[in-house]
Amino acid sequence: MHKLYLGIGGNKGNKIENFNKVYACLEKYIGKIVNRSSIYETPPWGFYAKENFWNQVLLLETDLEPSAVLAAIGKIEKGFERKRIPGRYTSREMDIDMLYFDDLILHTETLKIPHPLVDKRLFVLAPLAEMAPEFRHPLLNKTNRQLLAACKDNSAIEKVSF
Ligand code: PH2
Ligand code: MG
Ligand code: MG
Repeated sequence: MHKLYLGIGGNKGNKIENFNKVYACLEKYIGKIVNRSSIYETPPWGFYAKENFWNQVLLLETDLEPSAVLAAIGKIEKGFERKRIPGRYTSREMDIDMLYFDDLILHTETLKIPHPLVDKRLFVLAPLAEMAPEFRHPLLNKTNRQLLAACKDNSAIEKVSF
């Protein structure tokens, strides 16, 4: 059984519905969600958009290998009418990114684990450090707590309260 950390986020459509839908899809196609961070409202990082994102980190247990997880993620994202424009960030209903997969380090054309921007983005690090402060980034050899303390992203993010 592998431990898989996913970052999920979206800034279009009905966010509550989209988040509930993605939980169900992830459990159907990838594995059991065993932990989830708070949901954070976050300004668009790296591009301009009117609508803020919701972002969250999930921990799943899965029997799938990384390439199969990637294929499942592609299938799930397609179910959200997501339109990709190559080479730049755009608003989207749902994006699912693999952050960590056990202690694996993988660098292929199509898949990089850990996610290459884990330590750069507050919308990932804040929920990650909330959920797994002592988990160690296998390449940078720093815990999520240490990465958060050193992160230079000063975006104004806020926990969503229901
Ligand atoms: N995802 C991006 C680019 N920018 N900004 C926020 N706040 N949240 C995201 O999930 C996000 C982003 C590319 O995947
Ligand atoms: Mg992303
Ligand atoms: Mg993505």
